[in-house]
Amino acid sequence: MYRNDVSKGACSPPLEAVLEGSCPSRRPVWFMRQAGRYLPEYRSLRLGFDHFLDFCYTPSAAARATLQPIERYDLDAAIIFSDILVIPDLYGVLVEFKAGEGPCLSPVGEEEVVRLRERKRSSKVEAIFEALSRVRSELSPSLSLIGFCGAPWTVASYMVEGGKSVERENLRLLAYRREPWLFALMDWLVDVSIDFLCGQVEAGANVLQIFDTWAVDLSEELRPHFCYDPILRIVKGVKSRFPKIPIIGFARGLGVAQIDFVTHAGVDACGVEAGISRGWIRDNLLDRCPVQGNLDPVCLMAGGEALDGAVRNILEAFPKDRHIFNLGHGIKPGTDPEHLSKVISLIRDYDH
Ligand code: 1CP
Repeated sequence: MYRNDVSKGACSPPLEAVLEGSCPSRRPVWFMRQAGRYLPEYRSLRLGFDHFLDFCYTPSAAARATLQPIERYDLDAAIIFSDILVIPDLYGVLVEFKAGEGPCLSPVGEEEVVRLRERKRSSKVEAIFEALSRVRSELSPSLSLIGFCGAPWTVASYMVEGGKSVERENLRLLAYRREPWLFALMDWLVDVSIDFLCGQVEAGANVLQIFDTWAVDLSEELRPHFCYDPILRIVKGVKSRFPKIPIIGFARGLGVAQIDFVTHAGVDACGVEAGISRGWIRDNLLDRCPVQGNLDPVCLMAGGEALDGAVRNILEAFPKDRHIFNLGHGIKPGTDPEHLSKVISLIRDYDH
């Protein structure tokens, strides 16, 4: 297996340079969901599999899907093709992806949480690590490979609600009632996420990202317990084994509470959604950590002058040593792949 050397020399790839606090050779850019349904080559690769998770557990396919956007675009990072819901699946929770419906899980309650602790992780995880090793060995040394997991709150939302839900009301009720088994579920997710992320670093990941897509649900009273603290525990757990691995926290929708997030969650950088004003980010976040974002995925879809203008505004707002160009959330499936080429060429022209 590929052994990852996380102690880099003077000349780190651009994404890692920004995360280390040094000046990158160019402004790093990658896109959340850069591998996926908007790409025709992904859709044809996907046709070979009935089930999405079988695709994720097939190293050759997952490695191919990871590299497709790298072959098409001048990006600075690849993100391993996988999903945040492999964690419940690896521990025996039924996870299905139904076309048009999104993920569907057997809901987890008080009794299941006790049983989860007794379960061993499936050896299927090795397929994900194998895909990471393959990608790392094929990827240019000037590009970073990103490993990831979902944050406990977001993964718990799918486990408790049994899949996608409109407002994640059941989960939030449990949170307000301080239900002990919800804390037990969060603790379990912290532990298994640490193991999973460390395995990804050993297999070749150079950077990690924790996706807290549903942090947007959390009120001020809930955020410390269900967003900052579990992510901090994951960061500490990973860094106790890999002190130098950079970790990006994407807590979507926190708005002005991104300050509290970067202060309390221990992450090296934060992802910022499209709704936060750039002036506010510059005045409040940039001196604390580098930021990643914040182009609106719908603007990327729209293209044309709206897109050109938004990209220029982002480039003007943030210096290249404190900014990772990305979206405020993932690429939408109907996006024209040419729009990404346009964004990347605007970034490259601006930096010269
Ligand atoms: O058949 C298919 O092609 C299924 C579509 C799909 C894809 C392409 C799913 C199902 N997951 C993925 C890949 C994926 N998911 C990646 C790797 C690709 C890349 O980024 O380039 C990553 C990082 C994720 C992460 C993920 N999965 C998140 C967090 C990021 C985000 O977008 O908010 C979440 C919430 C999921 C759950 C999930 N998996 C799939 C879907 C359709 C969903 C969202 C369901 C919902 O809206 O609640």
